[in-house]
Amino acid sequence: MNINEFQTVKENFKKKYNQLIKKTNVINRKWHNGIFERYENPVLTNEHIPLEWRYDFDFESNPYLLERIGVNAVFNAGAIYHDNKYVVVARVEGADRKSYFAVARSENGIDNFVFDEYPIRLPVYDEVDTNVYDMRLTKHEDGWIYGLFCSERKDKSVQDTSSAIAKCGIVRTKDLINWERLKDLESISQQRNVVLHPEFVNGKYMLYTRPSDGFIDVGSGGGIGCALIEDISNATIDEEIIIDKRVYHTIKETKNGAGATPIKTKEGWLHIAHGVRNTAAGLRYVLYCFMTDLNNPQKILYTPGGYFLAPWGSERLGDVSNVVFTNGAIENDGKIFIYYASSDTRLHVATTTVDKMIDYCMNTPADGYDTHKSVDVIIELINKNKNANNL
Ligand code: M1P
Repeated sequence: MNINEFQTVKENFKKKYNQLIKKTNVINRKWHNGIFERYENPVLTNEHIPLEWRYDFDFESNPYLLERIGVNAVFNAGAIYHDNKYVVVARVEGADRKSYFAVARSENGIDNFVFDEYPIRLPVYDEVDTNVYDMRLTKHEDGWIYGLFCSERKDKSVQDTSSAIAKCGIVRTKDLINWERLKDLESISQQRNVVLHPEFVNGKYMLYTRPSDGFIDVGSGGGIGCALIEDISNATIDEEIIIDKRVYHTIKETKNGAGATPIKTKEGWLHIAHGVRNTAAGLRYVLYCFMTDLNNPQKILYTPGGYFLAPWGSERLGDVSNVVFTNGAIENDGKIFIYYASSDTRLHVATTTVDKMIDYCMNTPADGYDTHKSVDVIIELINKNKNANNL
């Protein structure tokens, strides 16, 4: 390639990139259930990562214009409305399998997400993280924005190359640019999917936890827990109670985990979590909802049965197929933007409203835990429809 060809290829790369990040996203009309809308395009993929993070654009040092630093996937993102923008902190996974965090901002929450100039340079506290992922952002009433994430390190007590230990790392910021790292959460179990509740509860910080015996297998870990923390700078779980249990033959039989930071509504705290079951084809991850009491967030009020959002169409395929996962949602002016990733590969948005989600949570029949009860609620609905005036 001569310098002129180099210039032309570079310009073409930039043109294509700009077309991609400026593409308008529209509701996907092939999907309809009245509860939420899906969109035609993912909001972020590995191709949305700025070219300057991947290519060396110096003709002298990269005469073939090769991609120097590959990006494998952009997925599981924390989300927050900040300075009049919809902001996500995405999990970016490099070709080297290391994940890191990067901030992307959009005016409308559904398209035109633009990454900040640099990915987040995460401070280290005591021990270097081998990998980090799935940051949950919480604007806490103490005035800080917290980011809780999974920090993964090798389990040195085991003689193999894949045993790991998952801990909850904690950072905080005021501007989403400068991040202060706090001490990792102290817990007797491994912890992933830890979320900070936005308000103090009995004068303490409250965490949603997911205790696990192992890195993949939760073992005796019973489900989504709650723990009160005295000092967030030295966060230690003394007591953990399970508020949302795993249950046999449900969408959360194998494991579950808190997802987006709960959204406050007039009827309770809205939770969008993930549930996992095992199949002959591997684990299947879906999203489900529940609502907790405004004054006692450890008390579950409504549990709509089954899944809320499951992998659909091309979402089913990816690096870890048959997975949807959320760790971020934004409520703004009655509208809700749920950022969910499909198959550990790309990030999507689903939109709905607070009113619809309240209706969904309060009026969707709860799981009756056996096939007879599932049929009973269908028959009840058919009979109700028979007598409805509008049929
Ligand atoms: O691969 C699916 C998901 O697996 C993990 O979730 P959990 O801790 O519930 O098993 C996480 O690693 C998550 O990032 C990933 O999307």
